[in-house]
Amino acid sequence: MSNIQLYYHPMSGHSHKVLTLASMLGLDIETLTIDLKSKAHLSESFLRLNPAGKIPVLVDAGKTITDSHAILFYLAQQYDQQRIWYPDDLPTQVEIQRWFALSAGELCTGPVALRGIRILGKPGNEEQAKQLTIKLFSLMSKQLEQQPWLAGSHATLADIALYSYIALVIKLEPSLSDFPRVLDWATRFEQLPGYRTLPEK
Ligand SMILES: N[C@@H](CCC(=O)N[C@@H](CS)C(=O)NCC(=O)O)C(=O)O
Repeated sequence: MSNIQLYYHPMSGHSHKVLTLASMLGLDIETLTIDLKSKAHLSESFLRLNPAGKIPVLVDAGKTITDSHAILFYLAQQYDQQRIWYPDDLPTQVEIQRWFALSAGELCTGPVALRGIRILGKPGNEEQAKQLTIKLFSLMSKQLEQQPWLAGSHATLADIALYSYIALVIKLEPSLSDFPRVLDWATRFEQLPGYRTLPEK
């Protein structure tokens, strides 16, 4: 039995980020499904784990970590002995933090919202979500013109944080093929050792 547990949902892109890093680090993680439809994330027992009522939540040796970015950071610091995913140099760390902020901001108002509206039937402004997605893709394209990965010369937590929802909306929105650098980045990401396939939709 694994010492590490992840409360998650198989359709959750935020959970997919964590499972991707765990797989790339070769970690054995026990997954526990939280059924969002039946509002298990708002149950008393789950709210004790995460008062924000959101997945993913990681529990490792009695420590509880909430929020996908905090979990990515924790796993990299704790288990990536080679310091590949969150390198020790300050300029790369600054870049990763910048992409974490975009992942918690523009990624959610753009691609996450677009997928929510189109696939999960959530309310929202579809055109606005599409335009915000295009804006994020433009920003990524500019960065990928300078370097192969979002925070430098090799893949880091920045790429893991962005990949899941970007790849999910690429399938939904044909106009995104106007961003060949982003498409190429997603394809290269899928070739990294330990890559974990996406949720179905
Ligand atoms: N900032 C959080 C966002 C997590 C999030 O929004 N999770 C969704 C599932 S993908 C959730 O739990 N939604 C339930 C709700 O908001 O009621 C993170 O990065 O972990």
